[in-house]
Amino acid sequence: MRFVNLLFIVFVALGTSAQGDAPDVLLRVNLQGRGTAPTEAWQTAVTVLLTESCGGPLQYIYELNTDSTGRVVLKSLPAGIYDLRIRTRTSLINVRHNVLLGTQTRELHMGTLFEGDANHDGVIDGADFDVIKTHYGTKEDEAGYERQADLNDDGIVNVLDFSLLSANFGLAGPRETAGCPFMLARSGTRVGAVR
Ligand SMILES: [Ca+2]
Ligand SMILES: [Ca+2]
Repeated sequence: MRFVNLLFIVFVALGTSAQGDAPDVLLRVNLQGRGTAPTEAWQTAVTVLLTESCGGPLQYIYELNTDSTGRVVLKSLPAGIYDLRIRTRTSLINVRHNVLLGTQTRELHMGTLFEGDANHDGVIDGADFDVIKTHYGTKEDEAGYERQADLNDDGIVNVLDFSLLSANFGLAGPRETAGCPFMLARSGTRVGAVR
């Protein structure tokens, strides 16, 4: 199913996307700062973006929640070859290029999502540090709390979030998960390009 002039469809669902007869596509990620799966702490919001392969235009966006093992399920996905991207609210993007989806049930591991990109600019650096510093010590439902500063999504901005940022400081995305060399780089030395 592909509509002329309609470049993307937004599926909004909790846990799974729209129902249909197409084979399921199961995506699995590893999450940081949330203990060992399976655990409720691994149930978190992720965004999945599918573009045409080789850097083509955006086709679909899914807003989903992972289950307690870090898995999401895409349903009713038209068959095609896609570039597949996934991120949490505060992680770098992981990407796999040229993936055939929608023809059979598949499970793809999308790797570890590296936390710390609080401002969504593709790099974990001092600007993200400032976001956490500004909201440090705040709790969910209290004045001053900011979800973008709560890297492990546990309802409080504290040393655990700073630890995640520190561990990943300088990393840049998107990060290749298979098929291509890693585009992992330290800040200021990013290699490759988003395709
Ligand atoms: Ca950033
Ligand atoms: Ca936290």
